[in-house]
Amino acid sequence: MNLKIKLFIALILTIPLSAICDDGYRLWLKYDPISDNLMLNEYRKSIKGYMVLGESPTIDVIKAELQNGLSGLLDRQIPASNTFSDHFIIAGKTDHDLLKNISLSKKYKNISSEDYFIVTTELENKKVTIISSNGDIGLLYGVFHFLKILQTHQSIENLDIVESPGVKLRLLNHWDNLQRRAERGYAGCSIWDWHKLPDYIHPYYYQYARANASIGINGTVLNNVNADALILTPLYLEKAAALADIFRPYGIKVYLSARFSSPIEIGGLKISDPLDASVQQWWKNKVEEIYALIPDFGGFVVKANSEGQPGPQNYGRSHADGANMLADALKPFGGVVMWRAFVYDHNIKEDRAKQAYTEFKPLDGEFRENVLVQVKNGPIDFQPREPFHPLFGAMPETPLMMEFQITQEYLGFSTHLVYLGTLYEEVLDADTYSRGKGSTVAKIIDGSLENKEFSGMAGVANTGTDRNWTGHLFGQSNWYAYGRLAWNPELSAASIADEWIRMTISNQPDVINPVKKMMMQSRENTVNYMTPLGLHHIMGWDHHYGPAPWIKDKFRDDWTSVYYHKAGQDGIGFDRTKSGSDALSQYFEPIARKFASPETCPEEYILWFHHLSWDYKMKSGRTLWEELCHRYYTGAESVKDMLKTWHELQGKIDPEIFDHVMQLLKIQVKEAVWWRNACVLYFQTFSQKPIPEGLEKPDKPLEYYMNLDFPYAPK
Ligand code: BDP
Repeated sequence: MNLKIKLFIALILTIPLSAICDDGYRLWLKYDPISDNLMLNEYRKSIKGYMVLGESPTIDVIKAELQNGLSGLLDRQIPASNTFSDHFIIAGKTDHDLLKNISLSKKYKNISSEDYFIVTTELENKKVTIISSNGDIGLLYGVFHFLKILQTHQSIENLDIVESPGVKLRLLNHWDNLQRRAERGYAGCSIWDWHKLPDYIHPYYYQYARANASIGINGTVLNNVNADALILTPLYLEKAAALADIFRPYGIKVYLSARFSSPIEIGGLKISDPLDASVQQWWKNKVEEIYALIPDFGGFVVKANSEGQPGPQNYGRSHADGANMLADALKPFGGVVMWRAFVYDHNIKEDRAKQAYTEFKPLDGEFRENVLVQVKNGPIDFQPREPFHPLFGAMPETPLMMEFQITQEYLGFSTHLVYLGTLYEEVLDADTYSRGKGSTVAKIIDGSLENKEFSGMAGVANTGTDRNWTGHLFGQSNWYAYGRLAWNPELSAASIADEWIRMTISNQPDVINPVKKMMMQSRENTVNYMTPLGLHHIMGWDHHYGPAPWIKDKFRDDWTSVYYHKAGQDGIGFDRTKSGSDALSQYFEPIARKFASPETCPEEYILWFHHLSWDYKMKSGRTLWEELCHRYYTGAESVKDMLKTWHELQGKIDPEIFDHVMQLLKIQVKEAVWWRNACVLYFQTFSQKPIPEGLEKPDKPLEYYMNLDFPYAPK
């Protein structure tokens, strides 16, 4: 019987109601009854009731969360109470009368309003669990943490947890346009229903806020970095204010992308020169207007003089001039400017990988205190693998923010299962050596290396109106992992995957282990079938769907594929050593030296930094050509393994989740083979060598792949 029919019958006949129809809407906050009876009994013994102290909109959220969470997980009503007895959960701020005299809260009294602690202790001779913080939002975070402990089946016997965020600004960046198209979004439309706002408040705005608060995200940039000036008109500001009102109790501030030429487009000015007094005044007035509507407005993100966006350079001014003008307008209200360093220009004949550093490094020290420079993780553009951006460590006077992409623009959209926790971890753990060994990207981002007041991380969101928010269920894990790493950049990708699987799919070891293994391997698989050995930017033109290493002769060289792989009869790869573009000189020693020689350069970056002959001997003993084929084939095979692993989960997990992921994995298998065949056949036209013995030959000629056309691929 066909799987779908079987599923349908299972759904209507055999499976208990609680187990059906997991469409993913509830994300990792399901609060279904604890499946493990031992744990369930332990929790039922230890949680007899709960008490929430204080009053505020956030306290209301906390009450609802505890009510739903405890009753759902323990599968019985857990009473809320104004008094407490043995085995109670008490959530309240440290300055509450009940808590302020206990020695424990004294121990933690210096914690900030987002920090929290959870302890098992005695209060008035009763055994209780106290969740506490100096602030409402920290308390909310603590409550989510406590519920996570139950969701992941950990003991609550002796809790002694103190948490504080590693990074101050933990933001999502929505590349969402006002007509509701999400640029590089693959999960339906933008979740912001701009047309119906501010009057119609969709329930999923609350779910969005809850989900973000549960992982510590404290800001959201509502609109695309390719900004429409209209967002700053009263019509749209009122809509943004309505969202800010919803998000406030969850500790989430609203930020906006500002188009640099707004004074012209919506202000009636002739110029947007940052040194012009009328332009400066226009921004001051605009900022005042925004704060009148959104008193806790976070600030602006700006993409300027990048990919055709207007900016200060249109007037011969620097990025610092532009950022500082906005920073001055925001300063009296406590707002910040996040100025993006994603700049490159095809009219400049310098390796694109070098351009951001060349432009920004000299500006170090010239930015106002409330400016952060937002840097993508790598020097090109969110490729499946890039070395870390050389700006990290190179601007000690400036707080540098990390920009990660959660949406999978270059990693198979929302069709491919690619867990990005390992990508984020790889970048954060990278050692820049800017202040000697141990100067990791994580320490630069969290401000600890240079002692910065501001620190930040931005993740380009993968959310949309799809019922499960992210298109692919596993896209949720990337949203989750991003938030967890923004909270604590030192966390391991594996431990985050573990938490997410337990809360989203199952707490059973025979599910957790294979799924975790699959997730941890998934990004490397994708690198192998798309861009192994440091290859990059060889995807489809414009929409970026599928392989297209043959892209050339376009109006911009730096948007073609041949610009990056430089394949010829003599070999393949971009020489970024001294004999080539010398991009390596932008890195600190000993990285620069290590990467400068193909012998010591890690093979995962070898073609990023070196142009090597097809016969170059790799560590495996294979020639470069053989190794390239080997990687492409291993990558495609590994997706078949994922499919097998998933298949074995049938019956152990929710049938709807099973079917959803199964279907997508089948597409991923097809597309991985497509990438493999197209790339190997194309590069073979230069290497002129056979595909190594034992590897199946592509069943179609190169022309077939080159002629594929996808006019309506999402982009
Ligand atoms: C590229 C995207 C483009 C974005 C740009 C950016 O293709 O849609 O506008 O980055 O980050 O990855 O500004």
